[in-house]
Amino acid sequence: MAAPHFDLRSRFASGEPFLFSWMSVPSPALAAQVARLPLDGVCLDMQHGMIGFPDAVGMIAAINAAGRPALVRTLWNDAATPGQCFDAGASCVIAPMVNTRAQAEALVRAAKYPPMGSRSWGGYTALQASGLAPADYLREANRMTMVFAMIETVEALENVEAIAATPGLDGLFVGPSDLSITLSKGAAIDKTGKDTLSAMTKVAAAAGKNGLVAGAFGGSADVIKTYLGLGYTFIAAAVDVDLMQAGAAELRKALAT
Ligand code: 3PY
Ligand code: MG
Repeated sequence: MAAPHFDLRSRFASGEPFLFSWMSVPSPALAAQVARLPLDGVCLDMQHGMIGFPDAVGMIAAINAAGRPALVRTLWNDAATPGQCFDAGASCVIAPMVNTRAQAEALVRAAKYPPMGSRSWGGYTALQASGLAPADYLREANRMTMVFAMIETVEALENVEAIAATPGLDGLFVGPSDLSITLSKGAAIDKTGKDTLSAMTKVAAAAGKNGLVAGAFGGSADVIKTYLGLGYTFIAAAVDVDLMQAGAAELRKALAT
């Protein structure tokens, strides 16, 4: 039987929030456990986590085997990594620091097969997991894989309408820490500050106008609820190491009473 095919696009079309875990630790064994948490998917952080591509390969396989879609936040907006991650079985790629329309177009070129982009052929794992014949995979791949541009600087905010209108782009993903740092000229990280939320309202509107999914990094219940209230439906809910720390703190608290 073919491995599960994660139809994220239809899932997003339902409008139901998609809340996912975020991993920084390079471990397929841990990825298999995290994939079984009561969340909708697992994102591997290759930018600030300790996860390199050889680690990601085993982690993506473990996540998919556990019945969840694998997402990857890449190290940078480079031309090679999106295709490489999709070849390994990832369903979604999120590229950091996409600040201009030209950078968004480069991201789509890296992530999509022609005519939308120039992804190179060779999806060994993805092809086998899809259970499709090569010609069918080629036809379906641009629909089956999704690509998000991170909006996390003042420059990106100024260009957000043009970025959102990039043909082939599937979603915008706000990095609220970097966004608030650049909005405050380095003075603060404020994920729910007035300026951050007003910027995020503008990003959500640009996404909505162009039929894109609006996503953001949440990280805690209060932040997630705030972003849901702004219309965001694709939210990183919790980081692996934070979940462990919170579990231990909860245990300590329970033992103290
Ligand atoms: C940010 O908030 O800047 C992010 O990139 C989320 O990890
Ligand atoms: Mg960031």
